Amino acid sequence: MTAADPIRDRTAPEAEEKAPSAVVPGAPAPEPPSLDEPTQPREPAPPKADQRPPEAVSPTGKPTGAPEDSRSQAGAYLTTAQGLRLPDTDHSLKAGDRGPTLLQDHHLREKITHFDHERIPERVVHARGTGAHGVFRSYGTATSVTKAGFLAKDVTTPVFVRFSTVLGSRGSADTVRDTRGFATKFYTDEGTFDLVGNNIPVFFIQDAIKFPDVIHAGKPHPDREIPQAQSAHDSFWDFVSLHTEATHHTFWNMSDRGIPRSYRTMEGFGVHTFRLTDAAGVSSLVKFHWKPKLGVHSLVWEEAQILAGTDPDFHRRDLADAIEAGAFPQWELGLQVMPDDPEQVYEGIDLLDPTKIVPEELVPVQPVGLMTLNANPVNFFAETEQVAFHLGHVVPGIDPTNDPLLQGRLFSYLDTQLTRLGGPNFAQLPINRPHAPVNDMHRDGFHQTAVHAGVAPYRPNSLDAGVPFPAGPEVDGYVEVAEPVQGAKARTAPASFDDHFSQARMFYLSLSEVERKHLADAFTFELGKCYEQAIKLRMLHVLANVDADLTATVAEGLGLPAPSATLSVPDVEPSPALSQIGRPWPTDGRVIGIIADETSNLAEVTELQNTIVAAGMQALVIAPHGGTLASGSSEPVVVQRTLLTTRSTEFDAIVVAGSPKPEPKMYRLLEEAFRHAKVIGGFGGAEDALSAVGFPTDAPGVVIEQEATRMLEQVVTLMGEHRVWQRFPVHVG
Ligand code: HDE
Repeated sequence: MTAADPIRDRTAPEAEEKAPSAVVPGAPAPEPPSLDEPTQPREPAPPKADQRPPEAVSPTGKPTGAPEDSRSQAGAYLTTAQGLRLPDTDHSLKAGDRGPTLLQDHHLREKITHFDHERIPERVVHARGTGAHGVFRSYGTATSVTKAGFLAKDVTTPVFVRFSTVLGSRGSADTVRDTRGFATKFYTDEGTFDLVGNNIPVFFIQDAIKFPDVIHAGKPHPDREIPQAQSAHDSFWDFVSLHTEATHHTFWNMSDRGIPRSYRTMEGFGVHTFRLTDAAGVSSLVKFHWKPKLGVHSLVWEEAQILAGTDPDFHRRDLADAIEAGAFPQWELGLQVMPDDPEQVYEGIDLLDPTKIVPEELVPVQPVGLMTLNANPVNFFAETEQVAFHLGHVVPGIDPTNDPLLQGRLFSYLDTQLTRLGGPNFAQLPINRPHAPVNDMHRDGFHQTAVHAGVAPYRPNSLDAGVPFPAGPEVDGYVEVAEPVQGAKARTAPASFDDHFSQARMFYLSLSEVERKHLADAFTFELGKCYEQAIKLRMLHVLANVDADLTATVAEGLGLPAPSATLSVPDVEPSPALSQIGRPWPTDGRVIGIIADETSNLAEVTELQNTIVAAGMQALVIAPHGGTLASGSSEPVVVQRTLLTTRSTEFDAIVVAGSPKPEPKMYRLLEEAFRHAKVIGGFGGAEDALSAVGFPTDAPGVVIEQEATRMLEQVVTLMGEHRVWQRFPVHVG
């Protein structure tokens, strides 16, 4: 690793800058394979340029100075796990050609045994996910509220982030309607800090003891084990309609937030209120926010459904491709800071209730640092699957609060890793190793990879010269905030936790018209998938306590009567910050498809592709066949997608180069993109191809120019709005 190499050195300041764009990300091998099977022995190839393994620190947190690839396989020759070279791995050891296999075949037994044990239990929730390495650089603006070292000015900290869905199994589709996990591991000098959040700022339940209930209700039905990775079924709606504290979260899930366009375009939230303490010991209550530089964008429901079939790995691929192409995704970490008073209620909002937000209009989000994801993992299992987050991974200056949901999580995350990662030493897995020295007196256990010296893993001792010594605050020891605690033991909740509808209404009223329509459609779809009329009706009663118009729309779609509210519908102010629509955003990493064939002006296609890539986006040429397009004296154009291998859902905009020969699949591509309110462009006589599809070429967001550059300028401006919102039947503005 050299400091001059920003991709290799994840913590170098330059690593935040963009790497040169590759035109087509996603090639699986670091070197192009030869046509014939290679026969010349050689060392394994290095990882791809966009990939980095975890930092080379020892199991107990010391920098080792070992090369970063020291944990991957080495040597040119096939060996056993013990390093014995092997001449053959295709035939088991048999008594003669046709004889039975011999028990003495140690290679067969080792190979098959290891294979038999390759799987570990998937996460009980958030099983489906993907990860990336990056760096967090602090602005220093948080030092007024916390002494956390990684939030001091200009400190850079390596991070690993894992994004996930909640309900689906490990192999489920990425684009299902669900909450998304957004978990960040900061490898700080003071120990590891994990911020284990979601893309939705509130949760279904107010108390951790109900977590098994909500998850059992959301997971597939236990009898037939369907449906996979979705909430559109009876048991989910049975639970949330009886358990109305879920209403606010359900509204977020049914909104466009439940189907993000990309992990790169999601906000992240710590959900709970945390307590920060400054160097003088003054504490504040805070909410953590991640704000994506690319803005918050979502899919439309039909796109999400198509993608679940055509590209179940859509979000995983999108993140890896963007990083590989050098369009490094970035988020600003922000804080909402509230006073730490004994009530822990701010402007009537109970800060210990995780079903409530504090509107940004009331308490603005103050940016405190920037996170850049700049490297893909080298090995999914070793890194993304084995990473272990835990809310108890805190650093001095950050404390939990008494939010009863947070309190239970403090127990659950350590507990779950014991089964999932096979014992108590999971902190020694390379991805989980702290970057701070570890002297914890823990010993032995399954998979112990540290070699502990000394004879006295206890305190006090004299045999190991008293080591390790307690660390007071003067040497950055973690001292809990001395919050007074009192009260009679009881299984109860404060009365303020009884308000289940006011913020659901605030969220609904804050959405634009088109977003409300999407939300109503989502409720109608999900409840329409339930079999039990009673559950649909019961849920309509819940909606009636939030908004009468919404209830009427959903009831009509279900063919049921719309009930009236049973409570007085709360009078609330909208929070405009909750709407995703109405602002332009950068287009970095967005994907433009260029439809071309041999009749297109290929020199212009190449120039357009280069201009798009130079502007930080991806440009993929779509043609009727694979290989290259060639005509006349122009350089051949490499085809990245054929009309058969792609679908409109891969692209944020589609442009047509000239007038390619009409084909049904080309129509489908354009018609679908148009229906999903994507920008459509055409140049060099594209109007014929476009009008043949059946939509008006003067429709909003359809840009036709003779000249490609003029067209591209307008296409990119429109893409900044994410979609051509006017094309939806109900639209803003
Ligand atoms: Fe989790 N959650 N959770 N959760 N959670 C897990 O930990 C749990 C909750 C979140 O990418 C598990 O390692 C309880 C809220 C994320 O590896 C488990 C409760 C929020 C991830 C667990 C909650 C989250 C998890 C499963 C109720 C948002 C994925 C595997 C009190 C603030 C982390 C694992 C990753 C994972 C328990 C509620 C976020 C079982 C008991 C609220 C992002 O420990």
